[in-house]
Amino acid sequence: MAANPKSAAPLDLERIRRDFPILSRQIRGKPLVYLDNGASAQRPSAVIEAEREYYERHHANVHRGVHTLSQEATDLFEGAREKVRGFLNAASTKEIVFVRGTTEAINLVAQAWGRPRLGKGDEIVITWLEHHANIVPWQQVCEQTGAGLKVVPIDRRGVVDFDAYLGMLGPKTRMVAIAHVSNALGTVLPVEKFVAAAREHGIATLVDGAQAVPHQRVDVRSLGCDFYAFSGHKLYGPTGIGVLYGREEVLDEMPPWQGGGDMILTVSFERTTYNHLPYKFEAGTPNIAGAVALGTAIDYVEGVGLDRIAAYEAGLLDYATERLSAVPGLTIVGTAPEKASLVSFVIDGVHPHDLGTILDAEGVAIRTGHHCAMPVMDFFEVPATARASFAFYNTRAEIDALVTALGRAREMLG
Ligand code: 7TS
Repeated sequence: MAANPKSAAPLDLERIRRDFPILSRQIRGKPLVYLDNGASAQRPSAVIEAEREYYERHHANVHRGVHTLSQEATDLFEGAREKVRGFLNAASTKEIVFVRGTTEAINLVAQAWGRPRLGKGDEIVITWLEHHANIVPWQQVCEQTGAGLKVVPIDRRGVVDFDAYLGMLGPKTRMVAIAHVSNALGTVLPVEKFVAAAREHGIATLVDGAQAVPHQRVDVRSLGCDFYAFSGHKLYGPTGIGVLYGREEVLDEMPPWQGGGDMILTVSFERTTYNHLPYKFEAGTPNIAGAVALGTAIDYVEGVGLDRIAAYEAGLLDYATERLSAVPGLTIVGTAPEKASLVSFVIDGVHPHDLGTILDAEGVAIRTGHHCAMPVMDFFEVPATARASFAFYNTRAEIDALVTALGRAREMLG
C-alpha cells in the first residue's frame, strides 16, 4: 500500500515482538509463526493491561451513575470514542457508534438505514469480492423490502471492474456497499473513486474497512463515505468491539435499530423519545472494557505509525509473493496490483485443509477455507484457499518458515 516515505523509518521488530506476549509461545514444540492476522490479530501487552486496569480500578456502568466509578468508566469509554474519532478523522464523536464488530455495523445500516427507505425496484450495489458480512445483511433487507442486489464483477487478478461499476449506477441505485480491502484476495479497492462516483448520483455509500484499518491510514472525511465499519480485534484490540462511523446528517435521519436502555431520553407506555447521537444506536450496556482497550490499541498502532506499518508490510508482501511463487505447484489467488499484506494460494493436488493441519504441526498458523467469501471461491473455481495474512510484527524469517513448512507438506501430501 502507498506509504509516506518520509515516515517510513524501519521498525524495531525485536521491541515490537516483545510487546506481543503470545508471539513467544511454542506450538507443538515449535516457535509460533502467526500468519492468520486477517482473521484476528494478536494484542500487545498495553491492550491486555488496559482491560485489566479498567476492571481492577474503574469498572461501573456508564452514563448512569453519579458515583465516582461510574464517572470514571464513562470518561474512559467516551475517551475511547474520541480516540476512534481522531483515528478516522471523523468530524464529531456523534458519528462514532460502538458496536460488536464489522458484522454488526453493516447489519445496523442495512436495518436502520435500509429497511425504512428501500422498496421494490431499488438497488444495492456490492462487489464480487465481499465478505459474507457485506452480502447477507443486504440480501436480508432486499427480502424484507423488495429491493435487489447488483454485483460488480472482478477480473482474474481480483480487481473490481470500475467501468462495469459505473454502468450499474442509476436512478434506482440507493446504496453502494463495498470492501476497502478484500479479505480473501488482498485487493485494495480505490474506494475514493467508487465513493465519488456514487456521490455524483446522490447514492449512499458504506465502506467495509475490516481489512483496511490495520494496514493503512483512513480518513473518512476525505473519503466522503456515509458509513465506514471496522472491528477492534483485527486492529490489535479486543474481540466483541467495533465501530460504525456514520455521517451525522445520515445517522440523524435514521430510526434506532435496537430498543432498550441508554438509547432513550424518556419512556412512557404511550411514547418514547430517543437519545441523541451516537447513543440512539447503543441500546443496552456496551462492551466498556473493550472500547477502552480499543482506544489503547489505536494509541499503540499510532505510536508505531501507520505509514511505517504500511511500508514495512509492503516489503513483507513482496517477499512473501516472491518466495511463495517459487514453490512448485503453488498458484497465488489474487494478483491485483494494489494489495494489502496477505497471500491466498492453492497447491496442486493438496487440499488447503490438509495443508493447514500439517502447517500447524510446524507451528505455522494460517487460515484455510472459503474465508467467508464463497462467491470469490466460486469465481476462481476453487473450494478453498490457504491464506497467509501478515501483521507488522511478522518477519521474513517467518515467511521462510512458512515456505519450509509448505515444502514438508508437499512431501507428505503431494
Ligand atoms: N468484512 C471483512 C472484509 C472481513 O474480513 C471480515 C472478517 C468481516 C467483514 C467480519 O468481521 P467481524 O469482526 O464482524 O467478524 N474476516 C475474517 C477473515 O478473513 N477470517 O476470519 C474473519
